Amino acid sequence: MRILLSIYLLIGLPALAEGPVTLLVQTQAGEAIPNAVVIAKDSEAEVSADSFDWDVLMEQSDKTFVPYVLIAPLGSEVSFPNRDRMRHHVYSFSKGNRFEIELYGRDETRSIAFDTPGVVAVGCNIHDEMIGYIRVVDTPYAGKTDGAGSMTFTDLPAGTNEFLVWHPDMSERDDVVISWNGASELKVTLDVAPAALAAGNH
Ligand SMILES: [Cu+2]
Repeated sequence: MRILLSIYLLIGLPALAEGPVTLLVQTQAGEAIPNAVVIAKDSEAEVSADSFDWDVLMEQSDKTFVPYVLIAPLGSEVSFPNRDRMRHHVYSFSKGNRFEIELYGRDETRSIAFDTPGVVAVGCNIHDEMIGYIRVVDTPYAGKTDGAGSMTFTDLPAGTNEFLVWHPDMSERDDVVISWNGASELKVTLDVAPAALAAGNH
């Protein structure tokens, strides 16, 4: 065993898959931040339509996009079912992922495939207050914090040492980069105003 360990140390091998690791995303005041997107950086694994265990859809329900933040695999079809009695006109002007779905009614759906990794800010032309976000990712190693601001990766590719963290209401312009040394828990602080959290926490 000792010999084996020495060999590992000598070659400096991170031979095994890594994790689990739990990221806890909070405001500077220590409040939980739900809906933060966490992405393990620099993975060569490819994402596919069934990489995630959630439905890749964004509903319109009660004049609200649900979920508020959706993680979608690059190139996969995201559906936009309308559950309201009223019609919606869903669109985005986000670079590389512009789209427009003209007025459509209750229990109809449309779908769009997104070709550019990054953020798609989604709005409705009729109801200005409706806003949602799709984060298009090119890796299966991505997830969203829960109501407690927590997100766990059960296993990660060997060599993973950085995470990207993003929330639509944070003041930072770009993803926050967090380095990781293999610890099982990682605290991340984002500058998100409590008012924004209250409004976006659905
Ligand atoms: Cu609408």
